[in-house]
Amino acid sequence: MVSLLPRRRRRAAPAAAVALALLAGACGSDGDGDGAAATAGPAATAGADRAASTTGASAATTSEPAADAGTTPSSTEAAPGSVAPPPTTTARPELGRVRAQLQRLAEFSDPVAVAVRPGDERVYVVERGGTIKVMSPAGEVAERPAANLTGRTAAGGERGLLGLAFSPDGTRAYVNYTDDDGHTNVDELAVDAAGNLDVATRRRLLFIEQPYGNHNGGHLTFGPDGLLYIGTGDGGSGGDPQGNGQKRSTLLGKFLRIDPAPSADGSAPYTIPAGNPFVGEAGTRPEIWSLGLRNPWGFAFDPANGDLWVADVGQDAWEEVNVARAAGTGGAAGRGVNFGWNAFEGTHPYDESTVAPGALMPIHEYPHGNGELEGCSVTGGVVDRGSAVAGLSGAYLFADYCVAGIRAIDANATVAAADDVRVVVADGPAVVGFGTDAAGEVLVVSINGGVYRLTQA
Ligand SMILES: [Ca+2]
Ligand SMILES: [Ca+2]
Repeated sequence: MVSLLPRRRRRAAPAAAVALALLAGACGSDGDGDGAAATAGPAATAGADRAASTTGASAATTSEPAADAGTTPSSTEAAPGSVAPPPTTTARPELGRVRAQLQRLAEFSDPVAVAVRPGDERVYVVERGGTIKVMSPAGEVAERPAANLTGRTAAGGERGLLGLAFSPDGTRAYVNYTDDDGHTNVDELAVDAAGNLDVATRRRLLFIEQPYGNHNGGHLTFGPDGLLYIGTGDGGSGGDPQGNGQKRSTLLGKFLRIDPAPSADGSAPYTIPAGNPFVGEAGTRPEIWSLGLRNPWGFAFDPANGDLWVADVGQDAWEEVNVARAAGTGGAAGRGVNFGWNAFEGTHPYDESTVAPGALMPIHEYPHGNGELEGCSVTGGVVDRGSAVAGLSGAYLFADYCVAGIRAIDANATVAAADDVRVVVADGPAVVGFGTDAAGEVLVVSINGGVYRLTQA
């Protein structure tokens, strides 16, 4: 009979200590984060656009068709000498036979993300405080950080060094962090032959003024088209009071797509790809790739087919996982897609004064609560295309910050209801990030300090 009892409710340990540390504002209880957050002042909306436009908008008139490989998703391959890419099978997972566990590789200080550099077998670990450390596949951490940006960020809660991505040739790194004033910066750093990031070469690409302390997004990645995708939150507070998610004149609440190369006429630090969906539209930022996001926390392209997966943290009731399919888009997954916020929270109407025409509904949503399929703040993951765990290849993995465990759904599903979710690791630490190593196997990051590999149990 025991097996028929409801499964024990598990909370990520030690949730009490950390639950408010990182995602206080990302969780539904936005009031928590907003008090402190409001120091930046809500009056910065217009300023955000102006400030950003000083670095980017002038690029609107430039284009570089050659760089816009949106219709040729496989055009950018890793640099010569790089490790082999993950196998591109699209086989369906067999979630019923998955037996997985988290293998701890090493400990860090407030790690929030991991990245790999093409041609390098090591894993780069982002510490929120501003350091980037390098770990061997076996979990040995180099004593010397690959970069130290602690002087550029005042970290805490949803602020700090939040994201790292490497150019497809491995020679440049892109970091996303909030500065001492809480504003978002995306900078480029050169990478030397030893794989260290040269802070002296720092070049600012984007500056986005943040009206509130929370919902800073912070992740970024190169897509299969070789272009840089940046996730931004709606700016913060709760409920998107500025309507940024649906507002096309702001970079907040969006996916952005840029070519980090300076614009052809030298007037802007990056280039607007010609294939961006809103290029040339009045009142619309040309950097926008997708809109309607609240706080995208973890997004990834499926290496097998280019699908864009994104978890968007909910407000008070629903957490959501979305997938923008590449099929039928010429490889341009997410192009012009409206993810719905703040007209919708999950599939549920939220602000009925707002419309989000044609909004893409999540493939999966779950309610706030303490059950094993509930939570408070979704952490987006990756589609497993590795081979470390039998039956798992072809599954999308995700987690929730407040409820322990790693969850999986079939990446081929059209809609995933609660019955379609398999908890593949039932206990563990508070998960804030996922990634894949150079061999394509899944990594898991806990704000508690651990970076783990998902392995066969
Ligand atoms: Ca913010
Ligand atoms: Ca949504």
